[in-house]
Amino acid sequence: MASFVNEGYLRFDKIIPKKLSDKVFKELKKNPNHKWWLTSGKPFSEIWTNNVLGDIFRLPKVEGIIQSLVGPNPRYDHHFPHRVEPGKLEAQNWHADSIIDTRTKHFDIQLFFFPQDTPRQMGGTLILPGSHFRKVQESEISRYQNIVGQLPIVCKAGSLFVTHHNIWHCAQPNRSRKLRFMLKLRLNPTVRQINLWNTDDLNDPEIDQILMKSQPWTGVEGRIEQVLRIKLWRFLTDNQHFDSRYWLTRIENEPTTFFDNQQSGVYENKGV
Ligand SMILES: O=C(O)CCC(=O)C(=O)O
Ligand SMILES: [Fe+2]
Repeated sequence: MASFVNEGYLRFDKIIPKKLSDKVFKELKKNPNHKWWLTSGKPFSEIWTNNVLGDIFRLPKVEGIIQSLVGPNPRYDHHFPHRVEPGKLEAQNWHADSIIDTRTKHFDIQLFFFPQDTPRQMGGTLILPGSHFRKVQESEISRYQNIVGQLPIVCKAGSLFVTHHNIWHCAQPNRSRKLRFMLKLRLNPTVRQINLWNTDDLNDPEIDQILMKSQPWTGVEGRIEQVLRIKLWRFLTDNQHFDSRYWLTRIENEPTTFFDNQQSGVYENKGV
């Protein structure tokens, strides 16, 4: 979870069995029209009850991932089978999905499922780890080209990437001769996202290292990310005292009264 807070994504290679992935690929090819907006907002448990697409997200391992991030009974937001035709040499612009979003704590997840082997030649999706705290409204980042630290998703069939809804991403060109699919599903939480995962190791000192690891694209301004990660960690663990390297405690020291100042010794009363 600390890694998700820092990087904005988790990677699960080959988590879906090959047979099921093949079925999904066929289903996506057969039914290209997905009218997702007809069911937006419904409980996810009511979606794809009799469809192979539902089978992948109801595998116990995948349900566990979903529950750890957005809790039980998430709401279905939307999904889309993203296809890139063979020989499509144009990349998609950098963007974040469906973001007119002023939330600061709760987040949705997006599951990027790759039903077939996706080598670099076929594009994959390009993501920017750690970008989720830089909220962008849809495509205002579209003029960027390559960003230090960007990660092209190259994976085997059956792999799943689960991201924070605001991760920056874009489809890559498909230089292969094969049609390429990526199925994306977005889910909204219906509970407060607090301690939803296995928290047995919450006091492990490694958590601090994971949270504070810097991303190569930020420069010194990455301190903004460090502060925002601490804030998100406080929220997720319901611990308002968590801090790392004094970042938040420093700015929380706001004595408000004369008495407080005297007590803390910060200010001496000279009788003025
Ligand atoms: O096809 C992809 O890899 C990404 C597509 C996408 O993110 C979108 O169209 O919103
Ligand atoms: Fe997108």
